[in-house]
Amino acid sequence: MKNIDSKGHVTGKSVYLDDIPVRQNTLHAVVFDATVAHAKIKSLDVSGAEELPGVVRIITYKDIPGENQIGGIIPDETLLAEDEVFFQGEPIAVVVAENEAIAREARRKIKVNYEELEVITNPREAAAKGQLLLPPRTFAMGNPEKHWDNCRYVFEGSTEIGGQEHLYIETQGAYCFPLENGNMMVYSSTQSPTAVQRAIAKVLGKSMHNIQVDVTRLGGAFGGKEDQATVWACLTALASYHVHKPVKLVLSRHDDLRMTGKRHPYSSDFKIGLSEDLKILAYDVTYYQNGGAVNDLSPAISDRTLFHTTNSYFIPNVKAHIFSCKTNLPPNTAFRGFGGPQGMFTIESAIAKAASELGILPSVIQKKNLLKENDLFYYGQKAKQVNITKSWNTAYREFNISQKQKEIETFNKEHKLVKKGMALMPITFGISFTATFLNQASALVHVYTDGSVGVSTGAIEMGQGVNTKMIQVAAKIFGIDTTRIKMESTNTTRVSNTTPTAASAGADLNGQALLVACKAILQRLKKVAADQIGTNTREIEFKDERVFSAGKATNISWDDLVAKAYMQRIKLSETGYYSTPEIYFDNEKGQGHPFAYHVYGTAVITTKVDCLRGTYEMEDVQIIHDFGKSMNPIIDTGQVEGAVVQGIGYVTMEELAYDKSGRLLSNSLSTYKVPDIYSIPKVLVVKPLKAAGHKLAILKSKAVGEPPLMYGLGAYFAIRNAVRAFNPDFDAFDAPITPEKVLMGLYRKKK
Ligand code: LUZ
Ligand code: MOS
Repeated sequence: MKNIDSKGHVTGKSVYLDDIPVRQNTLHAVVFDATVAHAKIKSLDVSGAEELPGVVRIITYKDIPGENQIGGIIPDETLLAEDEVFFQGEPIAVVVAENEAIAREARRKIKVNYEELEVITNPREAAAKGQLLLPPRTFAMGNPEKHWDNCRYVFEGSTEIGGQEHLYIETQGAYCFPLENGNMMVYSSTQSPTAVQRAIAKVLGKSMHNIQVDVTRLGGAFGGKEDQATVWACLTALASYHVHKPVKLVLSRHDDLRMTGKRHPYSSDFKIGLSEDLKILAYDVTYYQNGGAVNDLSPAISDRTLFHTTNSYFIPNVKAHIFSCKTNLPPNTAFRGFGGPQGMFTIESAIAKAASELGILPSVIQKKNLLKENDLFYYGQKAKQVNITKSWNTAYREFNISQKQKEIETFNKEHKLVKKGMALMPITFGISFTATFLNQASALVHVYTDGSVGVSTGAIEMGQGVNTKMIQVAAKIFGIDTTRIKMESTNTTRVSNTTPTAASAGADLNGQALLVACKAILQRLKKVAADQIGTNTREIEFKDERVFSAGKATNISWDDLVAKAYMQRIKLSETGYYSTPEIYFDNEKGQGHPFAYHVYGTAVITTKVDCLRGTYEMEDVQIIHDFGKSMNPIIDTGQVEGAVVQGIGYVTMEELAYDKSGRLLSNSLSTYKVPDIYSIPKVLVVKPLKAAGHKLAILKSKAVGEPPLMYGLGAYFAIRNAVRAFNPDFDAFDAPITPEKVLMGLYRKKK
């Protein structure tokens, strides 16, 4: 089945937040933000702005009727700054005007007097000064300290990995209008309608039932709208509350780039110990996570870094520490992978370091240490249905990797100024929210009297195709054509208490809830059919929009049966609820079974580096991916392709630059480079691993959103290998490995 949105998207008919027809008297808002990264606000003068014709109102924290607090996990985030600002881009005021142009002009007339304070942008500096967002955390199994002496080889090193801009095509925004009796309608480009509803209620001093949030679709999110859509929705609702009119706020690209947080940069130290036969016996790692000014989702992102510390490997002695560091940058936030990539980059760096010191290929160490069935992850979960060695071996066979390795060695001998490099990137990614309580979902199904079906779930469509998958689930259960099913918007009055569509779990959680609802209706309809035919319900099946009895088609169509059920006063609507079984986690001990299952796969990436210019090309990327039993190979393959390109961009060309004052220098698409059609790999092959699927995956079709992003990390190591073929002294682990860094790396000699 094709993505149901494909036609609307290519014809421009799909409706995004900014396309919602506005109501009469709609006003427009822009946000006035801090121009310094840390300062006391001595005075704020909005009079010049207020005097501009067309300006309706300027709103500051003093206008907040409820609480000036929107922290999602930890209440440490004001909606509007009070007397101190902590990052450049922090919202201080909202300008509401008759149109956006006037609002922008008025914004320029607001004056602030700052008393500047010390600015910290580096996480290690923050940690040294005790500036932490959270108490440091440690997960451990065994004890590396006791094992260094038993190791034949011990290596230490440090890694840097930068942040990443989400660059959703649709910028952040919201549209709100007051309803009768003090209620509020909210359209928001959010992955988390309930988080938006909860925060607006708190800010306005209302109850959640007063706030209705509705989402049709997002133009991409990638985690950037899991927590950080809330700010803009709250500001819009606050404005609408005061002016008693509809208010729209859509960030310009510049405002969005400047004001929103990114993926967390990490700075890390590792120590790895191996036996004579290259088994990793011990691993100790300390992460310095650059959290930005407030917590946002940093605690949960730290969790996922800890959970992915050993990537696809079994290591008997592991200790991982994480410092979530408070810096004067915009709060860093969820981004596809959610802390996983930073943990995985560090262990892959440790392995690459060991390999180069020992003069062997990293793949030799990787292969030796791949997880096996029933191995323990160091957080206590037993590895089950492990497909990592299988995907690794399949990749070797299907892609002739040994042969490829030889060809690269020959190529590098024959070419002086062009070098090739190859890297393997095995991935193991845990599926479930690490916060166990979030693993729940609800759905609402209506079967109308004409046999057509309307489905609401808590899932947010953001281009990933979750709505298409929901339709497939309902169509399969009812045995009707997919065109008979309509996906409704995601709306907090129809499906409440929604978990963010995140953690790759949107289709799994909402699909299971939908399955429960559909099956309940199905059971009632089977009874109606069985009674009419004079058989029992076990004989009844629904296929091809028809009732089958004992395997044979009857003359009762789906539509007839539904109409009949209605006349018999049979309930044709149902809610469904699902919570993932089996999972639990003890945060104190750092032990448990946090994930429903893992997704596995292996990528091989080859690259060619121009050793005069420092430029490089991705030659080919070949992947064996564990989809389970994919319910939609077109969508799922698209997810892998998109994710791997996004991952390659992350570790190669996407470089966020902040100056010492905390100002974002890479504040436009001319200074922040993302992969384009010219930089994607020449060859990109994604082959499914032959796999059984997992019983907790929706229709055995495994979660696919995030895991394949981490294949992209292989691009770093492929380039590193090519550079080392030219200059064996090159030894840095500093992503992104931009052409600039490659050029320096090619010619820098060890002192
Ligand atoms: N969001 C979240 C996530 O709240 N918890 C998670 O474990 C997670 N994982 C990936 C992406 N978003
Ligand atoms: Mo996400 S990083 O699954 O919002």
